[in-house]
Amino acid sequence: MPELRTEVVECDVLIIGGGMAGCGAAYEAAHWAKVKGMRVVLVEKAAIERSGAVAMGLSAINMYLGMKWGENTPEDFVRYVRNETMGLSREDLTFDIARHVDASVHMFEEWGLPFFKSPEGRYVREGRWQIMIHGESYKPIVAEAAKAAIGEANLYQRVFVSHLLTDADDPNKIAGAVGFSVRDNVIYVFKAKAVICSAGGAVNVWRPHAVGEGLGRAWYTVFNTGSVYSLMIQAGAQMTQMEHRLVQTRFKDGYGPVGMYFLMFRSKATNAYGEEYEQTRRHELEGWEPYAGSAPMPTPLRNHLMLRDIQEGKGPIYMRTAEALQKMMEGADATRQREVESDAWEDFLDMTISQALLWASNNIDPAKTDSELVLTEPYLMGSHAGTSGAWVSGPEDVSPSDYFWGYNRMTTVQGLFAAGDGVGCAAHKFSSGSYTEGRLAAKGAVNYVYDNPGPANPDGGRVEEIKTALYAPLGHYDQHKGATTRSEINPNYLLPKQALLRLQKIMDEYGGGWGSAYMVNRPTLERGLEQLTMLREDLAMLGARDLHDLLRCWELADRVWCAETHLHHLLFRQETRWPGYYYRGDFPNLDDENWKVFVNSRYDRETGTWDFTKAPYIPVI
Ligand code: SFD
Ligand code: AMP
Repeated sequence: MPELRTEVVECDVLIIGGGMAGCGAAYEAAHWAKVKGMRVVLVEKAAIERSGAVAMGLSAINMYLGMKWGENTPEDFVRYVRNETMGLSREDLTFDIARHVDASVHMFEEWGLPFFKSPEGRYVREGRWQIMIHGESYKPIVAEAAKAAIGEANLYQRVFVSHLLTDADDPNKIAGAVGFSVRDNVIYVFKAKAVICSAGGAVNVWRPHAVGEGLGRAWYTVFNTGSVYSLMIQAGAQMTQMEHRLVQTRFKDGYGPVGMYFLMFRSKATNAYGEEYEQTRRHELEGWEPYAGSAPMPTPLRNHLMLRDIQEGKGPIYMRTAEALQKMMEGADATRQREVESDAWEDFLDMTISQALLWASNNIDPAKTDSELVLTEPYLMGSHAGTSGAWVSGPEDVSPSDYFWGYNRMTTVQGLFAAGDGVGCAAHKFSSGSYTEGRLAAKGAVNYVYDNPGPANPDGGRVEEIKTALYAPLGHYDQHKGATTRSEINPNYLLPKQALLRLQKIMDEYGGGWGSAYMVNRPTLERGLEQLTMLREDLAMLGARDLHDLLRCWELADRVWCAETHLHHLLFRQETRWPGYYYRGDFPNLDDENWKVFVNSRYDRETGTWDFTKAPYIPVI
């Protein structure tokens, strides 16, 4: 076993995860902290220049209102999101992001992010809310501003945060976090008066389409392993909508996003026989009125109609890129034709390079050959068309009393804030909205520290307990490695990848993955929970050959927390509100009368029990 060093870092505000929300939080917190003489620290498991969902870049900013051009109002956006989420959205949170998001986007432009612009200087729109960018370097640009704001000395990179710390005398008050370096044998104990949790959504909890050589390819970043949820769940924060998940329509195998093709190129999706399922099957959505009737059709309902076609043997489903691109090129001069072709490829080269590589390696010219579409494995997230996350306080001037308890974006644990994928019931914020929400959370956190200046006082016993647990997989491997000649085969331990495959199988079969056509019922969910309990027992047998494996072990632990919480939530909500995301076979219909409410849960670490409540949906607009 390597010799371990412990480093204690003291600060006022600790930001966990330097993705879009984390960078927004750092930029904003640094500004206010300077005025108030506070220290802001950001801890990231990778390197913020290329970490998180935007690491590869993006080709669109999906949330921009264009208020200075009179294009949309925050109220319009709230109505859009309300419909997209089938009626269940925290409108105070969405409104709050909407009124501030444009300012964040304007800063990105000032910092050098290139936008598609019209001759009169307007951003070129892909859709009503989406604008186009040349976004390969989106993340480095945003990260540079964050780094400059807080200073290199306050940035801890290559440190994986595994646990939050609560106060020695008050278990419902935050006191910091613990993490370990993925490069050196150092454990970090962060003592902080306020913590902002912005560590991204959960990917690879379910079996993806490609296994074996393709394992690792997914739509959302595979490095988002659900830490944002697991950290807060274990700290006793109230979580919300953890039954919700995001299933995406994506280009097959490369997982290329479809927004640009649907909205900008006006490409059609049809079944193998050329029928447009959104039209031919629209009548099948009667049960999901009034949400079904509005434009655009909510994401889960579009998925649902596609799935119905597949189940009736009308697949494969195709994105008709050829027809759409040829229409755009018709009558255009050579320069314009080249531009269309370039945009068609740049969409993926900016954001999902694997899709462009797949086309190139298969000799596909999208202007000549159509591409297959599939429905992905589910993701848990709160920033795209997903609404899982923490139950947080909203802004004082907008939130009804049920939604407000002192500081914007503070969870039900004192001093613990969330942003981006970590905040529930506030979907469709995407990259720009997540960044903006990070800024809002930072302002709330700084205010909280200003009002509560006492030193952070973490429970020392708990710190020692965590430190011992953190390196246990390395010790376990060391103890047993001599029993066999190949490290992957050993009766005494289980490597993190082996346990991950087991989790994905359980979730695919019992937790409504693509392999079970997103179907669950009480018996499958209970069986899934039983299997997860046994998997959890075996996590004590995890072996780590090196620090990389150790990281994978703790990422897996996060995913198991997400899986367990998700199944409990699925059991609690007795209806099918989001067909196309998942189906409760035993409650196949929408039930607004009983279930137009948020489902909230709280895990009690002392007793190992879950508490579930319904929280009211209160329209704000
Ligand atoms: O086309 C720890 N997204 C899109 N947003 C847009 O605005 N436009 C698009 O075009 C979008 N599309 C898209 C998008 C994402 C991806 C992967 C693709 C395409 C291929 C969504 C946004 O990117 C997303 O909403 C935001 O990035 C969410 O922000 P945030 O901050 O909640 O998550 P993050 O950026 O992934 O950052 C998380 C960070 O936490 C780190 N981390 N650090 C320390 N300890 C731990 N335990 C940690 N666990 C995680 C991560 O490394 C990361 O830095 S399209 O499909 O719609
Ligand atoms: P995607 O590429 O699927 O992640 O979508 C990018 C953006 O376009 C998101 O804001 C989606 O909600 C939106 N979008 C994608 N497809 C459609 C569609 N068929 N109709 C309306 N909006 C869409």
